[in-house]
Amino acid sequence: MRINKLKVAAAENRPVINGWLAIPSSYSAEIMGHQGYDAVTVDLQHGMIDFASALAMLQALSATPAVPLVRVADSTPAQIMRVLDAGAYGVICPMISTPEQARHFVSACRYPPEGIRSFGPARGLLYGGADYPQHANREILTLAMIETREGLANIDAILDTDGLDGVFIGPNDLSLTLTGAASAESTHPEMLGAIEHVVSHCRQKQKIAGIFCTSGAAAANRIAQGFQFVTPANDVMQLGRASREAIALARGQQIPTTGASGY
Ligand code: 3PY
Ligand code: MG
Repeated sequence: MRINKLKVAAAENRPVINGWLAIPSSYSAEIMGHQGYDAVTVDLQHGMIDFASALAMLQALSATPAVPLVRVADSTPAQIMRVLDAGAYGVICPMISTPEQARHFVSACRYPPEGIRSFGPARGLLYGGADYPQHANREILTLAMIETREGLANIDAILDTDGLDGVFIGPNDLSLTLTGAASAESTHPEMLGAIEHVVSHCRQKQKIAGIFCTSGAAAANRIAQGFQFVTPANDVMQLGRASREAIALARGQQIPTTGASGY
């Protein structure tokens, strides 16, 4: 089976730079996959992407060096199994707040006897290779999103979940619940403490610490802080920003920091 380069990077303590797709387009996916990201995630939670688009996007990513990942909308096993059958080499699951939820999530990603994944590997075989069924449990990456107060409180027990590779902080949701305002780069003391708490527990337990960021510079700061898996903004943010910059430069104006997309 094709090895999962993200697991190798994690074992060697090399940071993973992960692109993020919210626009339903196989062409966008193909472009992003060729830009040098280690991984690219197709977002089925907040992106505008349905399963048919996700399938085409995973096919497009397969032709690039980036490892194809999916953020599912929730931990429904049928949905998790379907994106794995569609060729996702890892799943990011939102709103994991308890160790039971983490176990339920990981179990949906693993064939028996380790889990409850139903057999029908489909594109897993095409992307991963003929021996995918024998090795998928080892190669498929699982990241649980920490983005609730309860998830934060249960971080130790969540990280102890067998087969869970690590966690991925959703800073918008986490800051919304902790401070009352959604902000991916919040400097509220409670958020700073929460993020440090997650990173230090991941370090102790040798699990991947991941986080969504709003820019490359913010992602570099997170890597310096100890994160190994960073997303330097999504396609919508990058498209909006690049457009504003080009327009402002053409007009000889100052580049605005936010625009119509809210980013
Ligand atoms: C969050 O910041 O809450 C996220 O889910 C990032 O995608
Ligand atoms: Mg979130």
